[in-house]
Amino acid sequence: MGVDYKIKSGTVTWQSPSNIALVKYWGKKGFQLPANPSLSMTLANSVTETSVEFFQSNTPGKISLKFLFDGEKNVLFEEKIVKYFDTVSDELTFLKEFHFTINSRNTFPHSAGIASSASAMSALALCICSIEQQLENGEENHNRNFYRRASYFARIGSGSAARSFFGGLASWGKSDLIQGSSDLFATQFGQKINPVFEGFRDNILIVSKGEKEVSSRAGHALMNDHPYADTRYYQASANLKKLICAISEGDLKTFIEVVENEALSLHAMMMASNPGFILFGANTLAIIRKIVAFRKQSGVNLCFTLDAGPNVHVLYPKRESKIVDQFIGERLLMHCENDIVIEDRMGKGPNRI
Ligand code: 2P0
Repeated sequence: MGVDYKIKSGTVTWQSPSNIALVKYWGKKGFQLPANPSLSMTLANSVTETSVEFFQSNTPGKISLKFLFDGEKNVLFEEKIVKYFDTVSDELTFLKEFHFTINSRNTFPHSAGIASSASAMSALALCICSIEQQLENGEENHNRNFYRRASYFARIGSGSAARSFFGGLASWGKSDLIQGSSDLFATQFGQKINPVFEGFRDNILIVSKGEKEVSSRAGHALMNDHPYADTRYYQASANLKKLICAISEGDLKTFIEVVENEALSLHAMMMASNPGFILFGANTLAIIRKIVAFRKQSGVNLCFTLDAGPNVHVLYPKRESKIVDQFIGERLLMHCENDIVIEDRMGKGPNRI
């Protein structure tokens, strides 16, 4: 006999942002659990909007869904989502009893070529958790447990996505330094944030829109049997400690030191993997060198960080945005593909539409 759901059909829509890791998650253990705790800044403008239309299926027992990106059917993503739904359907049994039509789009320029798994997976997980609540209770309640549950399911799809649910800063991964922290889901960073970090800027310089040479999943796997793995995990925890202190005290010098060290260490891990990967290019290096030289010469508090690719995130306090924006326009833009810069900043988290 089928489950008696409160409703039989409906549509939910969420907008959810990407995030940029300040302390990087690189390496996994167990089932999609992080080898070290990470800390990220939630973004405001790099957002995925996902709508999920659902109705009770006449042929329950299997995943049935259609996926459209920018209004067009996308078979590759569809297959990934079918697999993902299948993985989580033991805990979310309704996924095999309804048909779903998923419409997704990114608000950041499509031409930038950065497909953000963090914004995409967090938006999808929020939709699933909203539907779960509607089916069970006939209404939604976006309390703390709701976001934790969404973070838990997003994590299973993509680790970095677990951190996209909370305004300001979020951490993921068990750490003695962070009360209530867990490997299973992320939580909002609850410790003191100095006002200098309010509205903190992240201008993303698109150096290359091309496909990444190695998927994140394969990249993480390279940390298994990596000769420097244990040292790296120790370093990440030590950096987390320094960063928490710097964020509370408004110590930008230490903040810059830690954030750049994390970015370079992430890429150093990839270079020292077997096989090794160099995921940045000449333009990435040129931008980094110019940022460091400009900081030394001007005393302006800007720094860089990187994801597992060539694009450069330039981070700086809101109060210094005029001079940094000018510097980016005059000295860094020339290294970007098609002059693409995504202007972003610390954001407030997801929105139910
Ligand atoms: C991070 N990155 O902390 C690190 C730093 C990129 C560099 O997590 O396999 O897409 O889906 O869990 O989250 C990118 O990897 O990997 C990532 P999966 P994910 O943001």
